[in-house]
Amino acid sequence: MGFWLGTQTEDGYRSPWIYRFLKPKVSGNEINGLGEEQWRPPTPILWHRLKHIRYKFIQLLFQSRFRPRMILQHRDIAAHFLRMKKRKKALKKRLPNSVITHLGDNPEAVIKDKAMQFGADTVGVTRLRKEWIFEGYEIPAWAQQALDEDKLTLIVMAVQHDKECFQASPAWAFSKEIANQYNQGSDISVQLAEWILEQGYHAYGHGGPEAGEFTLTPAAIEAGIGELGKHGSLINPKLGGNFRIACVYTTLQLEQDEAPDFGIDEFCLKCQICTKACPPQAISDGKKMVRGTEKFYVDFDKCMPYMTDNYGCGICLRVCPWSKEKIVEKLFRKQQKRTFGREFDSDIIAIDQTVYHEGDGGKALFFQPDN
Ligand code: B12
Ligand code: SF4
Ligand code: SF4
Repeated sequence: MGFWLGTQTEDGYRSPWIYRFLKPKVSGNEINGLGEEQWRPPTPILWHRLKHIRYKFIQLLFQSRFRPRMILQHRDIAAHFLRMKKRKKALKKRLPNSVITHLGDNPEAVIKDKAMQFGADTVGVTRLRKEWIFEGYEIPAWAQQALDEDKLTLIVMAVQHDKECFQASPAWAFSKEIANQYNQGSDISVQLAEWILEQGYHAYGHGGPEAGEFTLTPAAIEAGIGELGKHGSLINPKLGGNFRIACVYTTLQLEQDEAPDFGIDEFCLKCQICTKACPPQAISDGKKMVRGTEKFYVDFDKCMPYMTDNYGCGICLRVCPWSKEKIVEKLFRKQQKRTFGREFDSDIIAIDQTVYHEGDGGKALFFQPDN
């Protein structure tokens, strides 16, 4: 103990010697711009090609533990991952069909239905913004042109982890499920991009585990997928925090969704469940200034050693009340009462049936009680 694995202390988690030895001098929080008042683009920190990051030896340390176990115990997931890598590479080179198919009066609904058919659990639409792109990254020329004209549509999709595995975190069962859902997210995004290419529009699909060209969290917020919780991940009205994100960017023009507001900000400021449950005490209680934006922030230098020693982690997501199925509906009702002065029974039904399953163009009725 202490050399290869860290130790839990009263005031957090002491990283092991190997982590401290391999870590660069610069702190992860500094790379992320904690305390910086001025806006600047996000700097790649982890899950990128090694040439892009300073935490390369930490990434290698994590992978040197994770990958052999994955290959030995879950050959199918490892093989799926390699297949997805190949398909994403091929997708980057594909050109759209020369004949354009018009998708009718409500192309948003068509696309959302398609994404759900391919296996997404929820879908939203926004436009990709320059400020989300990681420093040093370039997107394909067709996408850059659309981005310059503010016409690069971004379809964001969420895929849920198996509930039992999710409840086991931090355990190998959940780590394995994360890899599984990264594969699912990639699969869905590649299928959707391929389908859009066949309709005559440029498209590219991305799912993890690689970070990709831009930070997904603000994009998913704008696409209406969820609100940022104090635990640094998104909370969705139906899935809580139990999901991963994948996306497709395309020249197909779609109406944008709106960033949701179901009171998470206010709720999190009063709740401390994840703050107290996080073993390395990485979740700060209030908001922090990060590259010119005040937001909930997770301390990279505390979270990462714990994650490395445990093949990943997700305690913060698991303990969050919004991730607990039985109480989530109650929480919504409470929030509705607080925000709108009354409850809306029909809107709860809308969450389950219309917004997420019937592909009505993604209008979140829950957030529009006057409809
Ligand atoms: C690198 C990375 C990590 C790193 C570093 C994160 C960090 N904050 O330093 C580590 C390994 C520590 C990590 C941990 C986790 N991660 Co992570 N991570 C990523 C990854 C690949 C890139 C994000 C990044 O570079 N962050 C570093 C910089 C940009 O951080 P930042 O400026 O503080 O911004 C963060 C947030 O504040 C927010 N954000 C950024 N800009 C803005 C702007 C506004 C206005 C707002 C409100 C928020 C916001 O997004 C960033 C998320 O890290 C993304 C996928 C992607 N492409 O985005 C997944 C991702 C964010 N991670 C995810 C998850 C689930 C986790 C974990 C729970 C582990 C797990 N079980 O999978 C923990 C939670 C701890 C945490 N939230 O940090 C999911 C979140 C899904 C969700 N429900 O929201 C993502 C989207 C992966 C995915 N494809 O699903 N992660
Ligand atoms: S993933 Fe684990 S270590 Fe990181 S913030 Fe969440 S609970 Fe803490
Ligand atoms: S556990 Fe509480 S504070 Fe943490 S994200 Fe969930 S609601 Fe917010």
